[in-house]
Parts: sequence; structure tokens; C-alpha cells
Amino acid sequence: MSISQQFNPIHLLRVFDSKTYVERIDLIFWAAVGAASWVLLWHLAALARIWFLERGTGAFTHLESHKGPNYVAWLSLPSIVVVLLFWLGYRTNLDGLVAPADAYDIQVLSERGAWAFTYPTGKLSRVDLVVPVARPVRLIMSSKDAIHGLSIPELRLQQLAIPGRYSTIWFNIPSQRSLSTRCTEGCDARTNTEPKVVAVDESHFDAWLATNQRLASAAPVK
Ligand SMILES: [Cu+2]
Repeated sequence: MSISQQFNPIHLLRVFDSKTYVERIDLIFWAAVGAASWVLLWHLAALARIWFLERGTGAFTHLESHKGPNYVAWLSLPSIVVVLLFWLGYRTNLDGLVAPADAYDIQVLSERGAWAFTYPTGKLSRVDLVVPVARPVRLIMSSKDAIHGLSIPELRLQQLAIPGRYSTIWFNIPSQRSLSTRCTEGCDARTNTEPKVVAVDESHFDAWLATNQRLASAAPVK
């Protein structure tokens, strides 16, 4: 491998593509925190220098870094960082919004203080959102009363359910898990249910789907 291949910035972006949605969101978050901390530290260092070393000398008004190539570097390098962060965030956000074509669709409706999950077979769950593992699942969301927000913190996902329109999110949970949810629009457990997202393997899922209970409880998974 040549040096130019090793240090190709496009190659770095492809490494980013290979990460999961959660890893990408977290990476962007910490990169933004890191960039902001760096800027803050530089400002504090510059202020300290002016305060302790250059106070009264007039040096600040003649800073060499405010001229010529230095000036261009100070403007362009942070701009590149900001544009890169924006691009990674934009791409990741789009990937989180646009589901794969083969996604499994579940209708999600908020109605009188409860979430109702309707499956393609017609099965209705008012307790938990049971989904198959290792398969893209798309939620098609709406609300019959007020605006609610379904947040699944462990998946770094949040979407609003709005009366009179549809919104979607999608996810793919790789292993059997049970994830908690929150309403992001001010509900708590007294005013709206907080269903669990329960990911079960395909055979469990099919068996659960085949039961005809209207008030289905989730398959027993830790
Ligand atoms: Cu709510």
C-alpha cells in the first residue's frame, strides 16, 4: 500500500461508513465536543497570554496571526472541520431516515395514552413493540391525540408522532434485546405508556405474531 493510499481522506470516510448507526452518531457527537473544547482551550490560552504577558504592551493589536497566510489558515482549517462534521451528520441523518426497501413495516399510532403497534398480519400490540432481530424494521408513525415523540435512546433514535401525518424511522437490532423507550414530548408513564422494544429471533417472532391476543405481551426475553 502506498503512502497516498494510506492517507487518503476519502478512505477515512469509507471507514466511517462501515460503522453502525449508533457508532456513527456517537463519533460525530464526540468529534463535535472535541472540536468545541479545542476552540475553547485556544481562546482561554490566548486570553491568558494577553492578560498575563501582553497587557498594556499593545502587542494584541499587532498580532502576526491576523495577517497573510496565517489569517487564511485560521479561517480555512476550522471551516473544513465544520463542513466535514456537517457532511458526516447529514449523511448519517439521511441514512437514519431512509429505510432499506426490504424493511419490515409496523404501523405505530399514539391513541388515548397508549402506543398501538399494528403488524402487516393485522396483529395489534398495545404493550410492547416486538420486532425480529437482524432485520430492518420501519415504523410508520402517527397520532390520534397530541404530538408524541418515540425515543429509543440505546438506538440513538427519536421521531415525532403527529396527528394528521405520517413520519418514519427505521432500525436493525442485531441480537435479542429489550430496549426502553421514552416520550420526548413531555409524557411520562402516567400519561402515556412507555413500551419496550423487544427484539426476538425469527422463530419467536413468527410464533408471537401467530397468537391472536389483541392485548399481546412480549415474548420472554431479557
Ligand atoms: Cu407523549
